[in-house]
Amino acid sequence: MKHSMLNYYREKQQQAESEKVYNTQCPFCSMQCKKQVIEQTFVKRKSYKTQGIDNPTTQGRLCVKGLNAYQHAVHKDRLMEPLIKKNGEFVPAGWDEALELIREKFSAVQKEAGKDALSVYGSASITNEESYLLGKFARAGLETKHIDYNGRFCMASAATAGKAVLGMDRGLTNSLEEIPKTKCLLLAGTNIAECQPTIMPYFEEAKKNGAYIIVIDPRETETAAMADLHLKVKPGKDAALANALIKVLFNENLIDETFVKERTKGFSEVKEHMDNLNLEETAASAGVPLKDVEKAAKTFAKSSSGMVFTARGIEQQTDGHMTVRNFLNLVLLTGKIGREGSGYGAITGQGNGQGGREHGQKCDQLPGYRSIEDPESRRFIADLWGMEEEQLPGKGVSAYEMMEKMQEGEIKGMLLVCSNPVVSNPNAAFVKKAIQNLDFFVAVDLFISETAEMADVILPSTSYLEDEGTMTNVEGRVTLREANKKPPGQTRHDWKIICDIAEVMGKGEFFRFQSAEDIFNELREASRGGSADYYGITYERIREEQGILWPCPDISHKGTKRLFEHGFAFEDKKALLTAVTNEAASGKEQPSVNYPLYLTTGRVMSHYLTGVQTRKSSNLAARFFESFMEIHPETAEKYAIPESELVEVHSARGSIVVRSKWTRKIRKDTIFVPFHWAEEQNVNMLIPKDLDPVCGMPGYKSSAVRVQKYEPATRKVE
Ligand SMILES: Nc1nc2c(c(=O)[nH]1)N[C@H]1C(S)=C(S)[C@@H](COP(=O)(O)OP(=O)(O)OC[C@H]3O[C@@H](n4cnc5c(=O)[nH]c(N)nc54)[C@H](O)[C@@H]3O)O[C@H]1N2
Ligand SMILES: Nc1nc2c(c(=O)[nH]1)N[C@H]1C(S)=C(S)[C@@H](COP(=O)(O)OP(=O)(O)OC[C@H]3O[C@@H](n4cnc5c(=O)[nH]c(N)nc54)[C@H](O)[C@@H]3O)O[C@H]1N2
Ligand code: SF4
Ligand SMILES: [Mo]
Repeated sequence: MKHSMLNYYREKQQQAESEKVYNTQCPFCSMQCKKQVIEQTFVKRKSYKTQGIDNPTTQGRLCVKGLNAYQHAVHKDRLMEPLIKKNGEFVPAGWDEALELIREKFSAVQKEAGKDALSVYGSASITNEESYLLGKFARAGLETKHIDYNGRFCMASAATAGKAVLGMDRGLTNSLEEIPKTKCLLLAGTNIAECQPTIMPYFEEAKKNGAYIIVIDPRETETAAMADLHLKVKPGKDAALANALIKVLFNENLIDETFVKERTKGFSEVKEHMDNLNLEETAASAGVPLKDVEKAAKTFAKSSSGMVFTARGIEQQTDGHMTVRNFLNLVLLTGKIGREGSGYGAITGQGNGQGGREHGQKCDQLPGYRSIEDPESRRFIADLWGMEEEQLPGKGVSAYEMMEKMQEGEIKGMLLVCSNPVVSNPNAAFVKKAIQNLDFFVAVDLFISETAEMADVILPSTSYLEDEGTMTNVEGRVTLREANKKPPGQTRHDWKIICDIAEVMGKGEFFRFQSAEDIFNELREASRGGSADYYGITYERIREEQGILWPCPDISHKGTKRLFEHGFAFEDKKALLTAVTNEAASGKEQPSVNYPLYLTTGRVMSHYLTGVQTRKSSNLAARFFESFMEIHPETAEKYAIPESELVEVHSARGSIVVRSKWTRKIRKDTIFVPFHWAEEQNVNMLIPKDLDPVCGMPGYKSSAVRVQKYEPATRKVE
């Protein structure tokens, strides 16, 4: 550095009036990288820098999003006070006025249409304490059965499959430190290189140690770039692909018979199904060359250890539940689970993707992963909350089905916390109308998102720099996000807002909490004895031990790094094998004359979900400032799609306008559009409403579309 520059920086440093250090965790993905944001003030101007903090999961690494996440948190558009819509305009209001209006309107809705006319929509980006409290608020505060959350669109198929096959659902059955020790890694529909970038060194280390890596994805992603073998599957055909892999195991005598006999049930059903399965046809229907299928199956089965990882590519399908089960069949039939270097992982997505699905935000669930339909669980929770079991509402419906009930007028009010459903739900145009149909809608957010824009009241929440609480990361490790920045303006923590609404609704007695830790201590009790048992975890222990992997049933318990070493979470300790048909994919929308291409959707490294936060970060937005469509050059030529121009993508639901991006890395029958943009670029305008019958997951990853040049003059907006 030149001398004059050095002097300049030294002078600047001396001018620093103050420096504040905020310890926290990145607000974005499930890695929950620990970091420090350092705020320096020079003559009234603040500047920020970010650095990683060492921890067992990410060792101090950060990706580009984590490095820039302070930008949205200190953005000028952050909401600083409650807003009430008056004559179509948002007007600042005090908390008392906003809360009083909520009391009046929520009470009126319930008086007129019954308790279940109010709904709560939560998120897996909030802390465990807040997820727990939101579930309690719906059941004990509003006494409504209608609560669900954005994780429905994220983890629901892996969660229900894990529960059905293994008896419990913790994303990873082994801790990350085992990955470098495994000999074969099969990654199905996961793009870790862009979506959990700081996990990559575990996989790179495995590769260095000689592991063989197989990636299943219709695109050659950055993740596929590290693979030894890439199976470029047809969108939505993963159940068939898994069948083809399993058929090879049978043909080649590669079934681990001892494991199957001792540790599983249901084998004869799978065997019979395989006897009747045609390998060539099945591989062809999945769009993968037979020799690659054989190579993958043989290598995985013959390796002394192996792990299968799945993510949204195979899970966000209307047969996602059965598809995940078929990949679990593969794990079980080869005996690759419950020992060092062998196991399964559904890579969680949001910061609290794991914890957010355990403590009662789901329509059918009570804390500790208890079922709301199980009489004993109901009694346990009702006792703890100090209410009668009969007062506890029953099971509600999944997130998108709540939207349908809003459209039908059965649900008339909603409290939305930390989600942007008009951009993230399928069939987005319908969802917008459904929300417009509400009598009264309250959104809690950091910003006026596309959904909050439609609210009657917006309550300003604190961000990850200000709000302390626990987050359960990708490993199932319960971490403590410290947060010591003073809440700006009139913002309040999500948990405090929930307590405040409960208070005005006359239910304050259930919600007398002074801190996040207070809530956590009740959550510990509520999860005690449940499948996701947090009882032995305390703030003090998390601080000392740098996080604890659940289940942790008592204070002297170390936590559980590896699951299922001796048995699965059923009474008979046996995992469940099930026959999955290739047509698990039937009923799914397929390309047709009018809509000849598959559409699949997903993410880019520098943006996060609906983009409300990352689009506000100049450093991140600059990397991708608009949406795009990946298309193979040969397909582009066939449909007269020029490179890097605006194009229309049409489905039976509607159309969007995005920029074309030619790439040979995608299948010729498929286009890819990310979902980080709204309005004209909201790809969810194209996605059908069909849901997986078991778990309520939409088919974000395969639908049918047509593409054409953008013709502003003639474009018809459906
Ligand atoms: N940068 C970034 N990181 C994120 C997020 C983000 O928005 N941005 N979101 C977080 C969240 S909430 C989640 S859930 C995770 C998601 O993490 P991932 O599931 O890894 O992300 P996606 O990009 O949605 O999908 C993964 C891959 O599936 C592939 N795919 C599409 N269709 C199919 C198919 O039919 N079969 C197969 N086998 N593969 C298919 C896509 O091409 C894509 O490469 O990421 C988390 N991390
Ligand atoms: N086409 C397509 N659609 C998808 C997917 C896909 O792969 N393809 N993926 C799905 C998946 S996996 C997911 S997880 C969903 C996610 O979809 P959404 O739930 O809509 O996710 P976000 O964009 O994160 O919305 C979060 C909102 O909460 C606000 N917020 C951030 N932090 C806080 C906080 O601490 N408190 C409060 N109160 N608000 C906060 C943000 O400003 C933002 O407005 O999208 C799903 N939709
Ligand atoms: S986005 Fe994920 S990987 Fe990147 S810094 Fe944040 S938590 Fe870590
Ligand atoms: Mo997600």
